[in-house]
Order: sequence, then structure tokens, then C-alpha cells
Amino acid sequence: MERTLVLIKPDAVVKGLSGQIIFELERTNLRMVGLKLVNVKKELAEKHYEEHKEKAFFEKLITHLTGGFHNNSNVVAICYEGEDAVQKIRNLAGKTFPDEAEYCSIRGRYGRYNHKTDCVENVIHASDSPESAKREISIWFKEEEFVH
Ligand code: 3AN
Repeated sequence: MERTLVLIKPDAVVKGLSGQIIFELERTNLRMVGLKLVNVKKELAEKHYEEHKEKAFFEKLITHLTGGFHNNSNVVAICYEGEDAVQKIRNLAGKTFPDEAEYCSIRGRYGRYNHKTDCVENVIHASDSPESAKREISIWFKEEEFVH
């Protein structure tokens, strides 16, 4: 069974969108096997996004995930399990940049580019492959936190 990681990012948490996003994600019929609220520190954010370490936008990305732009460092971390879990969630999430994402995708509906902070407020993170899902899930969850 494939697993994938979803993070409801600080921009969505402050807007009170966590419930709405979980509601939308449940349309996939995947099984939720882990769910928690995490207060994200810099070290965790940097580990999660380590593949982007050299990119120009890295610092912004870390500031976003650690809540620096939204005065809220809480993120909802969810692990879903099921057939094609990664692709099913990616399809619902939509493209990276909200203004390029399909209107009815989660990022298209709820995301925006914030001109004041230069932050891509794209609402959720969703693993992009089964391999990255494995790596990311092990960062955010301990095995004993999963329900079976
Ligand atoms: P996705 O989350 O759609 O898989 P990635 O993995 O390419 O996108 O990038 C991770 C995150 O980095 C994105 N969710 C977005 O917030 C941010 N990001 C990616 N590319 C850029 C960019 N060119 N400028 C600013 N932020 C970016």
C-alpha cells in the first residue's frame, strides 16, 4: 500500500481552512493513518525541504513553513494510505503556483501569491513520489503514531 504526506501549511491554518482541506482530501477515499498538529521549528523545515537547499527561494520557503509570514508556526501533518495515494493527492493539490493551478484544485481555490511578503502561499505540501513520501513521512511521524 502506498503512503503519502500532506502538510496543511501555516497560510491555510491561519485562514481556518484545515477542516475544509481535509474535507476535500477525503474525496480521494484514501485511508487517513496519521494526523497531528506540529509546531514547526527551523531544523524540521530545513530537513523537509533539503532538496531545495541551494535554491534562491529556500529561505522564504523555510520562513513560510515555520510560520514567519503568518504569525503561526502550526502545521497539520497527515499521512494517507491507499492505491496511488501520491498521485491522487497531487491531482487534488494542483500546480505549485496558485495562479497556474486549476481553479478547482486546492491550491487554485485557496492559494495566492502574497505580493507583500513575496510568499507563494500554496496551502498544502503533498509528496511528489512514493520515494519522497517515504523520506518525508519518516521525518514527520514516528512509527508508533500510526493507527493500523
Ligand atoms: P511542489 O510543492 O508543487 O511539489 P516543489 O517541490 O517544486 O513544489 O517546491 C517546493 C515548494 O517550494 C513549493 N510548494 C513552493 O512553495 C516553493 N517554490 C517552488 N518553486 C518556487 C519558486 N520558483 N519561487 C518561490 N517558491 C517556490
